[in-house]
Amino acid sequence: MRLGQISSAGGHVAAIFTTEDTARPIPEHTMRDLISRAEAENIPLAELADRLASRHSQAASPLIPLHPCEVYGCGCTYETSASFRDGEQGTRDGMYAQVYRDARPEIFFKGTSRVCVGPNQHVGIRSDSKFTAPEPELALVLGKAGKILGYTLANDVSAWDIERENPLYLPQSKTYNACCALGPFLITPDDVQDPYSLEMTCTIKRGATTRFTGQTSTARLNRKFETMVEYLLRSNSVPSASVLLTGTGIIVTAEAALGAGDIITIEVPGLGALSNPTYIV
Ligand code: DO4
Ligand code: MG
Repeated sequence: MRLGQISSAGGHVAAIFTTEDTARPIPEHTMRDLISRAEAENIPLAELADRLASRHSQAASPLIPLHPCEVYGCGCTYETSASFRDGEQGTRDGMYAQVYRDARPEIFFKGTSRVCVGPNQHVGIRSDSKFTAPEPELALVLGKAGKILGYTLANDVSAWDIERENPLYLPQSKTYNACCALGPFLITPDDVQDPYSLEMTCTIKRGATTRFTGQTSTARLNRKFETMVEYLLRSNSVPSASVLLTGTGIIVTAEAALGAGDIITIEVPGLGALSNPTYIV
C-alpha cells in the first residue's frame, strides 16, 4: 500500500495514495498516530489504514510521509561510499573499508523530525561548508521492536568537506537544519517485491543545466536490513515511528557540490521521486 501524509486544515493527516496525486485521507490521524494505533490494536498498518480512510479520493500532494521520532543513518554499506571516503583520507584500505567489511555496521544519529523535510521543501547547505552533497538512500520506517513497516526515499545531505577535515567532525557534517529529506510515500513491504533489487537514480539540476546524474541498485548493498536494525536496537530502545537510512551508493563529484537553488531528485520506480531545492542554512 502507498501511504503518506497530506495537508488538511493547516496540518498533516495520514492518507492512502490511490495515484501519485490523489489520496484517501485518514481523518484525525497523523502517520505517527496511525502507527501507534496499529501497534496498540495489533493490526497490520495497511489494514487499519484501509479501515479508517475516507472512501473517496481527492487531489492531494504528498508531504513528509511521517514525522519520525528519531532518524539514524547507516554508513559505508556500499563499496562506493567506503572507497570514496578512504580516498578522501588518502588511504586505500582505511577505516571506511574496515567498517564496510566488519560485522558491526557504522550507525550514526542523524536527528529527529526537527531536521527533516518532505518533498519539494528546501534541504540545507551549511554556511561553513564548500562541498555538501546529497546522499540518496533507501530508508526503513521502523515500528515496535524494529519491525520494518515500510520503505521511503531519503536524502542524507552531508557536508563532505567537514567530514574530510577530520572524521571526528562526522556529527557536524551530518546533523544541522534541514539535513534530511524523506518521501514522497511510505510503501508497505507487501508492495515492494524485492527491496534488494531497487534501481535508484539521482540528478542535480541548476536551472536548465544538469550538473550530475548517478545511479545505483540496492543489489549492491553489502548488508541485510534486518542486520542493520538488529545492531541499531542493541542496548538502544529506539521508539516506534523512527527511520533508518541504509547508506548511499551514489557518490557526487566535487564539481557538482551543491549550491543554493540546485534541485536534487532521487527516484526509484515504484517508490516515487523525491525532489528538493537547496538553500544555505
Ligand atoms: O562514514 C560516514 C557516513 C557514511 C554515510 O552516510 C553513507 O555511506 O551513506
Ligand atoms: Mg549516508
